[in-house]
Amino acid sequence: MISKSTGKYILITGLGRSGISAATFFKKQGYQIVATDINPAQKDNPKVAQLEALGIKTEIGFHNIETFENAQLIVVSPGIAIDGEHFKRAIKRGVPIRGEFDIAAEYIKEPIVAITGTNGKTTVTTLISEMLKYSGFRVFTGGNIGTPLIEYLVQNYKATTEEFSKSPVDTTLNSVNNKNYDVVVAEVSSFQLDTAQNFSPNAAVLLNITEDHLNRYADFNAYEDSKWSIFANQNEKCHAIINSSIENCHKKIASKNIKSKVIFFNTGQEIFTEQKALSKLKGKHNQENIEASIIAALSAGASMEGIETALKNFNGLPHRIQYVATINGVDFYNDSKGTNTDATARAVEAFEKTTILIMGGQDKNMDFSILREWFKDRVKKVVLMGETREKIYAALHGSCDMIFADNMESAVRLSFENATLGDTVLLSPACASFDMYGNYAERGEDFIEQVKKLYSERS
Ligand code: UMA
Repeated sequence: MISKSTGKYILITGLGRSGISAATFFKKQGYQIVATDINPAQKDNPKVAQLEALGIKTEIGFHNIETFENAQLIVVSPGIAIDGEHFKRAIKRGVPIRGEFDIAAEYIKEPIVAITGTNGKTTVTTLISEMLKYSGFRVFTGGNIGTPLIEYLVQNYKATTEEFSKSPVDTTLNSVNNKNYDVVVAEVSSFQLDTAQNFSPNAAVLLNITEDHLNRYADFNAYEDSKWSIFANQNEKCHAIINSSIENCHKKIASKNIKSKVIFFNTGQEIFTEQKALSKLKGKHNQENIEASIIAALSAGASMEGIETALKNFNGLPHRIQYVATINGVDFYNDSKGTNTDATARAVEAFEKTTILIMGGQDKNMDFSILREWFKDRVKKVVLMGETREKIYAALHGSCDMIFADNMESAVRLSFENATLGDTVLLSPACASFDMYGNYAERGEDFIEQVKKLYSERS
């Protein structure tokens, strides 16, 4: 239990979206808070100034080992690996380290549907949310999708600092639950699972597991284990919705001692064919995503009518195989969210036409040679940009034509010059964006802008 009266503080590490929400929430609940962020530029962040105005002590531009050692709890942001010396020293002292996601999930009383997997999480999280909304449920959607899960508590736990200061007792949270929602749909990353201790979603979906984030994990097995841990605390009443094509899934289910009721999807059986046909989403991977979404939504009580309305109305999300324009018979698609090799393979697979592919960005220790097979007879030319361009060139050498571009503008122009009528130009980088952009969305926006520029010149 987290205590309010020991005089010890909760340390919030990282002041991105999760950290800001967690610090605000705990402060308003009456806890003493210290907040730290390694990035000196955070000194100018108005949200950090707001925390300071609430009376939160901040340590910006450095992490102080003593501050870590003396905390009663460390709330860590998902983007921070907990292998640094300051974390090790705190762990040695017995300081618990948890994520905001885990703490929020503990206090949520409504059923939780959780979605993890390497690719497709956000699409499936959105689809399930929409299916449930069209079935009449009040849905809170959060987690890795963007709204920190702790925002649920901010909206549902009304206790104020004022009330608390009148009665400073050791307690859990001041719980005046307003019941604003019937169900919570949460996108969960492996990073969030790594700092979750008791997370037990009523339904959990595992979409797929392929190489990603290998700069953060010791090896692929460690990443796989992280993903499978979504089922670790489920009981017999919960549902585990698992893609049957995940390697060794039957062995894993046995060895991980999963207690929940397992439902497989993507088994090769023709199910929900009519419903799948209602959707505008491209690609086999999206057929899998839809199947998983329908099963999860049904398990949370959605109606078939609600499911079908959601599928009819869903046009897909930005930066995921998003149609941009057609210039002189060449289609341009933005898949900037394709940040690992499997996502890029699936995006290429989604097109019947020949593809000119724009790839490259920041490395995550990926093995790009697995793309050789996928590109055969599909990809006419690869335009390489970003930090990884030489590495990708070496990995794919001999299997396809490749050229280099220095920036997005030249990548778009070179692609167009190499395309003929009926080809598709696809941006699907298989890499993170941080070498050249703030995030994948900025990279996608740059692509769209360059395509529009070309469009206005050529049309
Ligand atoms: N920082 C430190 N110390 C360090 C390292 C970083 O203080 O040693 C600071 C940084 O300076 C920065 C802050 O930590 O200010 C960033 O924390 P964060 O990266 O956890 O970012 P948040 O804004 O809190 O966003 C996180 C998720 N980010 C990551 O997992 C990297 C968001 O997922 C999520 O939407 C958000 O919480 C709300 O739940 C993004 C993501 O890229 C979309 N996820 C990965 C993915 O989908 O592949 C997992």
